[in-house]
Amino acid sequence: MQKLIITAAICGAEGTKQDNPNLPITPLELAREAKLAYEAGASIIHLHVRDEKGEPTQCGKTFDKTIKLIREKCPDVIIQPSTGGAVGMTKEERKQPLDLDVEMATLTTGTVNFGDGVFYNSPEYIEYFASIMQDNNIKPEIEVFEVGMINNALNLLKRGLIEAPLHFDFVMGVPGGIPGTIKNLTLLVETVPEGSTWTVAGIGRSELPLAAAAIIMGGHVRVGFEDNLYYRYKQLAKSNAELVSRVVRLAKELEREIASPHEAREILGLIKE
Ligand code: KMH
Ligand code: ZN
Repeated sequence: MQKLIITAAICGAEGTKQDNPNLPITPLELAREAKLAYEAGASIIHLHVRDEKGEPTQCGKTFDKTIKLIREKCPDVIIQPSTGGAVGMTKEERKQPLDLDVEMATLTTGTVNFGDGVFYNSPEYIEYFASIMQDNNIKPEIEVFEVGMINNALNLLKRGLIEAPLHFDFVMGVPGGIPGTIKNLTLLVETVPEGSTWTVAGIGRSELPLAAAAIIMGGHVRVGFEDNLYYRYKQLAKSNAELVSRVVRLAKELEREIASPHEAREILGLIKE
């Protein structure tokens, strides 16, 4: 099996300090949290940023500042900004981090209910983000909230808007999206084309069992405050690093080695000649 790539989704757009006071919000807090997660074993930082009020923003300047601070503290970590942002943002708002010097970014290939809201990704939106990523040489991580989104990605592949090998992130357990069960994970894994890589982001209580399943099945794992604010039932996580460290321990027990950022780049085809 490939070495295990761990992604730390350190902040997200939805959680608040009221939900968990350890949630990083400012550029400096995000950079410190990224460093701890990296030292614990994460090779990718999936990044959202917030404004001065702690609200989600896709402001290019805030991303730029945060990315620079993260690179000062852990120069080789892979930084993967979100193009999803928060529910209700326009495509122009959401694309801002794609103007920066980044290797990867997320690309959601379909619309899905998202709690009480709608995470809007029309064909026009999807094509818009995919084209910019292609022009700027940014590898998309295809965010899959429902099984049909895999087919939408294959459509983009056929039309030359994204390139194989594809890399997917199965986001499972969002209220409105595919439930976070092992049966559904198996379906998603069987549906992606051979030669693809995949990771799983289990939301809330499905984070831990899906991480364990992915380690065994040869996939990769995403954990962090974006997906889950708790370490266990009724116990808030102290840091993203605490969640990453648990995945590292599980992987060791299950005889899966952890990928360094360089090894993650090799696995994901990010190293260009
Ligand atoms: N915050 C969600 C509405 C992504 O990062 O690309 C979208 C999201 C996906 O988090
Ligand atoms: Zn995200």
